[in-house]
Formats: sequence, structure tokens, C-alpha cells
Amino acid sequence: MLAKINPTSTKSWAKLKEHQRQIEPSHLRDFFSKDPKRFADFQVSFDDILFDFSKNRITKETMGLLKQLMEECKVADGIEKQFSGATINETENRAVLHTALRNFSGNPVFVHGKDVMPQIFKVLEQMKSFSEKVISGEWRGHTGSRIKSIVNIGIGGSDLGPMMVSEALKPYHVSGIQGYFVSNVDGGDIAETLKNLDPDSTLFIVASKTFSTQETMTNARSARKWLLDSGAPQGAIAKHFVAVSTNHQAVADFGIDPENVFEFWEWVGGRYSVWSSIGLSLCCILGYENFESFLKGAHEMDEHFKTAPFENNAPMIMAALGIWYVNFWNVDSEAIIPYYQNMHRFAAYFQQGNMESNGKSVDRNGKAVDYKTGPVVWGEPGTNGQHAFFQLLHQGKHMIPCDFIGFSNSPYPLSDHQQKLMANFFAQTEALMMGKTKEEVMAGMGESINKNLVPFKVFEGNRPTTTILANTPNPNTIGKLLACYEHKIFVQGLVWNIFSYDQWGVELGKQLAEKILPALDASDSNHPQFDSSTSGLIAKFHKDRTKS
Ligand code: G6Q
Repeated sequence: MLAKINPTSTKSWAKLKEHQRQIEPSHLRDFFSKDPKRFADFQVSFDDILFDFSKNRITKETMGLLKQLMEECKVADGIEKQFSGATINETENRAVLHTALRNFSGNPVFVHGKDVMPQIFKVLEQMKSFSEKVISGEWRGHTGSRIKSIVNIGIGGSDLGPMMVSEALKPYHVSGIQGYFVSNVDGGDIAETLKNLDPDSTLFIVASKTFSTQETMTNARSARKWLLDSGAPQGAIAKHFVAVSTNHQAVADFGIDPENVFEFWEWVGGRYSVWSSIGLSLCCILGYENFESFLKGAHEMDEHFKTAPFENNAPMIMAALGIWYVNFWNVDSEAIIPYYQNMHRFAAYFQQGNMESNGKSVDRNGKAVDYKTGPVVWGEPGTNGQHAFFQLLHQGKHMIPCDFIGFSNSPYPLSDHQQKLMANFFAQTEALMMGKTKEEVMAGMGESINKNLVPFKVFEGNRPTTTILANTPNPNTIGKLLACYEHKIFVQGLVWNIFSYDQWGVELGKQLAEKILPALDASDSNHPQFDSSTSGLIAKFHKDRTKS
């Protein structure tokens, strides 16, 4: 069992409150001018990744107190329990072992006394062998065509991870195979995807832990119909459909050959499942070697997380800073801004990771919490964001701590694109930190000074950012970055005394739609069993459909 400590009752919490009051009037600009060593003092280097924390509103005292908070909340004990397979997802009575899926240490990991590593390696071997057959053309469609299109059908944790990573690693895609991701039950998603595909050369991966999710099963049935409508015989399903699931019976009922089921386990949470056989689409799109390199990067980050002292532990410091801003600066939101267009779904991925894990208001004792927990997480790539929401980051009333993620080298060495991209990257964090004083604005205006405009051109600055600068966006580095953010979320949940690995809010959504669906199918447009707004909207839905 995880410790159940109310963080607000710790000594460090009270000290952090007082400390925040003391440093609130200080400007980051002054921190830098007073301390030429600030960059060296507030950074962590891990392999080729540099985490620059110096542009945050922190001092050495802040970090000391945050470290004390981690100790008082028994974070180290929680980490040890997670990695060793304890049942830390207590409301679902499960262990949480996505870290075992990328455990290349050679050490066993036990769940209820059984080492899970042999079964993990067995499934990895199955994924390797299958993806190699698809890529080499040994696996063919029912008419003998090579597979050219892989369509992953899944949603939430069974979609976002592989989709985001596939995009992030575009330069690593194998030639001759195109990956597609269908998730939304909106018929447009699958219809638009299938309209240009050839059934003979298309392979569907139906990815669903439960194999009962409404969206996924509806899309999978439409895909099966599309295949059969093309004239394929029933037996062709075995050549064009494979499944990733923990629910073998439901997979067999769908008509998928049990030979073509890729297993994973209840101790893999949906939003942490990209490392499991949910990554099968990635193996086929990137090749197994690249998938393994992605897993190995994550494993290296796991080791760093487990062993590095607080001062040198990137995920731990990221977690601590998030808590610092949310609980002591009253921050509600944080942004993730990758300066790499292929990472355009990275923020969306961790929006789920973070908000589904830590969007909780009941503590581990089942009591309502009286402090803030997980923030709103969002973001878009730079430089595009600069032409959109950056205005608010620079001059709005909200303080929004941002992570800027960039790479020194681009896989696309086109003229000076990378230098221009990164010039913006460095300039933005500098500007957010420094701001622009009234005097600087006036000096910049020279002779043509229009005093009325001065207040509009002043930038307060003092806006916190963390810069994560890596060498190149390869599979290993992307694996490390993902694992780093995962651990950040976990540590924050430990401090906030909440359960990060359940998602009762998502379960509710799944049930609600099932209740309304019969009212939409029925010919009767009058449904007084719902509230007046819902029944009024349902009545309009019926009316519109009879008109069209
Ligand atoms: C993730 C969530 C959720 C889940 C989807 C898909 O942690 O629980 O996003 O992954 O609802 O569930 P299935 O894989 O069971 O279809």
C-alpha cells in the first residue's frame, strides 16, 4: 500500500508557503544578473538531453524545500513499490508495470510471486516476428498482395501513444508501408481513411485492452464490413485483422484468429500502454529495431529516475516544479511546446497522461482534497504557437509555466531551417524570462516616440520556462522523453496523495452514452426520462434527421 500522507500537513509545505511569499517580488532577470552560475546550478544532463531549469522562479532554498516535501511524502517508497510490482493501483486492485515492458536490465519483476519478464519477452518476440513478416512481404493479404497500409483501430490509450510516436518518428518509417490511426466513432474518421485504401493490401490492428470499447468495436465492425464488401471471403479476416487485447474471448467472437492476438496484461494502464503490444502498429511502421530502441531509451530514463539523487533527477525536478507552481503560485495550467513539428501530438498525449492520471479530487483515504491537484495541460508546436497563443503567455494575466522541447540537429537538413527554428526557440524563453521594461521600450522607439503606445509594448517577463534540449529526435531520445514525463506524473500523484492509475471519470463517459443511444435509435422523438435540456436536444436531433 502507498503511504497516505496529506501533503499540506508536512513541515515543508508550510515552509514552502512562506518561502513563496518571500521570493514572489523577485524577478528572474535579477536572479540571473546576481548569479552568473545560475545556468550551471539549475540544470540536469542525462545522456544527450539537457534539462535547463534555471528560468524557473526558484532558488536553491526552493529546491531544498521541494526535496524535503518529496521525502516527507515518502516518494522514494512509492517509486520502489511501483517498480517492484506492488498493487499500487488500489482502486482497481492492480500493479502498475509499464516499466517492466521496457526492462532490459535482465532482472526479474514479480507480480503476486510470478516473474512477468518471460511473458513480456515472448510477446516482444511475437511482435518482432509478425512485423518482420509484414515488412518483408512474407505476410500477405488474401489475394496475395503485400501489405501496404496498416490501420490501427483504437481510442484513448490504445491510439494516442502509437499515433503520437509514429508521427514523432516519421523519418524512421519503413518504405512501402503507410500507417493510419482511426479512433473517433464519428464515421468520417474511418470513411475518410478507407476511401483511398485497397482492401487487398490493408491490415487492421484492432487495439483495445477490453475489446468492448464502443468506438473501437464500431470502427472494427465497419472495417470488417468494408473488407467483406470488397468481395473477400469470410476466411480473409484472418489475413487482414489482428488484435491487441487482454480479452481473448471477445477477440475470438469477433472472428480474429487466436494465433493473431497480441497479449498484454491488466497491470498495463491504457495511457501507459504504448510500450506493450499496443505498440504493434509502431513495429510495422518503424521496424522492430526502432521500436526496441524506443523501449531502451525509456528503460534508460527509468534507471536514471530510480537512481539519480533529487538534485540530478530530471523527472523528479519536473514533478517538483509542477507542484511548486500549482500549489504555491496558484497556477492552473501548464504548456508543452515542442520545436519539432513531428511532435505535434506530444502535448495531446501528455494531456491525457497528466489529466487522466492526476485530474482527481479524492485522496488515497477516499476523502475530498482541499488543495489543487493536476493542472490543465496543453500545447502546440513552435514556431506555430508563437503566431497564436504566445500573446497570452507574454502579456496575459495567467502565469503558465511552459516546457520548451527542442533538438540541436534536425533529420531534415534543409538550408537554414533548423537555425531559424532554434533561434526562435532560444529567443522565446529568453523573452518570457527577461520581459521588456518601459525604459527599454522607450529607448527602442528612438525619435519617433509615441508615449501612448509604451504601456502596450512593455513585457513584464518573469514567466517561468523549462528548456529541454536534446541532440536529435531519434527513437531512443523520444523513448527517454516519454518516460520522463510519465515519471513526473507519478511523482506528482504520490505527493498529492491521489491514485494516478485509475480513471473512474472515463468509465462514467463510457456508460452514459450507452444510456442515451436507444433514444436516438428509436422512432419516438419524445424522451421525457431525461432532463428537459437533454430531451429537447434529442427531439431536435430526430426532427433534423427526418428532414434530411
Ligand atoms: C487510458 C484510458 C482510456 C482507454 C481507452 C481505450 O488510460 O483508460 O483512454 O485507453 O478508453 O480502452 P480500450 O483499450 O479498453 O479500448
